[in-house]
Amino acid sequence: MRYELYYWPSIQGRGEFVRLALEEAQAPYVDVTRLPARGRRPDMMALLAGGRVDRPPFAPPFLRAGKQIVAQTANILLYLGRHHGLAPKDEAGMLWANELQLTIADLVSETHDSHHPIASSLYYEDQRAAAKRRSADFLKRRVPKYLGYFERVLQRNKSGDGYLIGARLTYPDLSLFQIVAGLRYAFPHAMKRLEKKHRRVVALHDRVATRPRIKAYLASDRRIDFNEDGIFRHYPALDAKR
Ligand SMILES: N[C@@H](CCC(=O)N[C@@H](CS)C(=O)NCC(=O)O)C(=O)O
Repeated sequence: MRYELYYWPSIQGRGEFVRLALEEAQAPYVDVTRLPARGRRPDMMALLAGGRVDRPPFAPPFLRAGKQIVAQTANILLYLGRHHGLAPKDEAGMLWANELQLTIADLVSETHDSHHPIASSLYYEDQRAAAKRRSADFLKRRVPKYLGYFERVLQRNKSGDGYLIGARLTYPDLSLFQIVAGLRYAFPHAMKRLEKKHRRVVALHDRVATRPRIKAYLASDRRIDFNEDGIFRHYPALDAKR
């Protein structure tokens, strides 16, 4: 079976967490809206409009697996993790992986709100002052709280060899890699300081980056560059001072 990933074509966004899992699993997939010739973005809109499916997704990303459509990033990853050996098999472990992923989802939402604190429908330029206040708090309190939490999780996982769960890579590891990469892009000055206090998180990022399939993916044109339309945006005014 070939999966179909539906996501916006020009950003990493939340779709990237799914792409990383598909790439690590070497699962056959098409990134539907990025197909050059067919340009099937209207199909994504039709599926979102819901007329043709019984269980319509609310928002991208969503994954078509045969007849099934799975939406919500953490839910898609739970599905892929279980089918491709990227999740623990026992129930407690599976719930733990999901718990970590949902915490990452919260951090992703807060990252979005750091540049769009008032409304997603407004331009960043229309909410600059609020974004500045929100980002200052995000960098001072929220990012350290999240990274500190993942640092503790890594420390507590005695069998971990540097991974979040057990002795092997699972999908939240891939997502935490993306968090570090994204925060580095968006807030380079703040991250320079924060990384010193979160060595295990940074080591996990580095380790994931050198996994052969991830390394090949990152060097390929399937990996979209970070940009100022995605979740992780580099607006120098929002970063910490040098
Ligand atoms: N909780 C959902 C959020 C999905 C979401 O916000 N998708 C964005 C793109 S990253 C979108 O297009 N949202 C449209 C909307 O919320 O109206 C997830 O984690 O997948």
